[in-house]
Amino acid sequence: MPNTTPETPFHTGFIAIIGRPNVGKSTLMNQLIGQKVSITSKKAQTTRHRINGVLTQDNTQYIFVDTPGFQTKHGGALNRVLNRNVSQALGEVDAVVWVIEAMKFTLQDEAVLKILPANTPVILVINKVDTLEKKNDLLPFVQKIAERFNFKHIIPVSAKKGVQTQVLLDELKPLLPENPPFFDEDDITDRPTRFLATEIIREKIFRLSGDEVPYGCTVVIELFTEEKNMYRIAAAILVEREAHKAMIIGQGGERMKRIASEARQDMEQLFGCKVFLEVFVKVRGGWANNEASLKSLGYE
Ligand SMILES: Nc1nc2c(ncn2[C@@H]2O[C@H](COP(=O)(O)OP(=O)(O)OP(=O)(O)O)[C@@H](O)[C@H]2O)c(=O)[nH]1
Ligand SMILES: [Mg+2]
Repeated sequence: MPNTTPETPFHTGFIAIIGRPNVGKSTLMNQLIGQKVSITSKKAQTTRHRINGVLTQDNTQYIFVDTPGFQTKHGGALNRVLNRNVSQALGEVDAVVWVIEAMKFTLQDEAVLKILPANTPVILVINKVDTLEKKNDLLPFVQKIAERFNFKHIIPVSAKKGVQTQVLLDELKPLLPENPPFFDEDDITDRPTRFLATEIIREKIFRLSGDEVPYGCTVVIELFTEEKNMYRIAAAILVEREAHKAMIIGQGGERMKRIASEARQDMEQLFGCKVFLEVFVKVRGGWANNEASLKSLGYE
């Protein structure tokens, strides 16, 4: 437990990271806590569950809530549930970090601007500044958005490269209330190992398969046992159609092998032990459009 003296009280608080899909919210959270607990990919809507990432630094415990990208493009039960998650997160936190992309402000960003809370401090983070061709372009871009809301701070960062992320932590610190730590100093997430295992597999599917499959797939753990210094895990990938199953398996099972092997390596790194992993694919039609089915898969 970190030292707490009357002169240096401990601060602990919740910070929601929000923004439209693909701006780099999960990359930012991973960078801030120094571990990959939230999956990331080039595809929009990678994050589907709220994930808490914990960082304890200098008498402060930051509990980041990574949220699914807020989006208005598609209806459907899954998106309703995802947006509900974001709105809920906003009501329960001490500070909000709104992430946008440098030089790219879309209608989906407008939609997020409209749901920013009036009574909670909001920090605007302008991400991906490493992609800027001309640094001078940034100022007029930032000024326009700064006029639209009373931001506590505006911080340009590169989540990927870790540029200015410590500045963000420093600005967040005074916004967190005096509280004892809620988690152990070396905890990095409140999510159980089995959940992290499904997320890691989902990341590999997102990264290794075509555009059509990922949105219609989810992962469930069928077996999870702890043996001496080893986890034995069997996981099923649920897809909506036979054609998706074929796409995930790939020619001669090649893609499936890569998904399983890269997932196993990430799990061993995150869990710090050996992992024996088996992955199967099953067809289960229409899960993404049925609220009852979503509930049974852990989407609340
Ligand atoms: N160049 C650059 N790319 C970045 C940066 N941060 C994130 N990315 C990339 O942007 C893509 C999306 O990143 P994610 O962290 O998955 O984005 P997200 O906002 O969590 O997306 P959803 O979960 O789908 O809402 C990935 O390909 C990241 O590698 C950055 O600072 N610079
Ligand atoms: Mg994400």
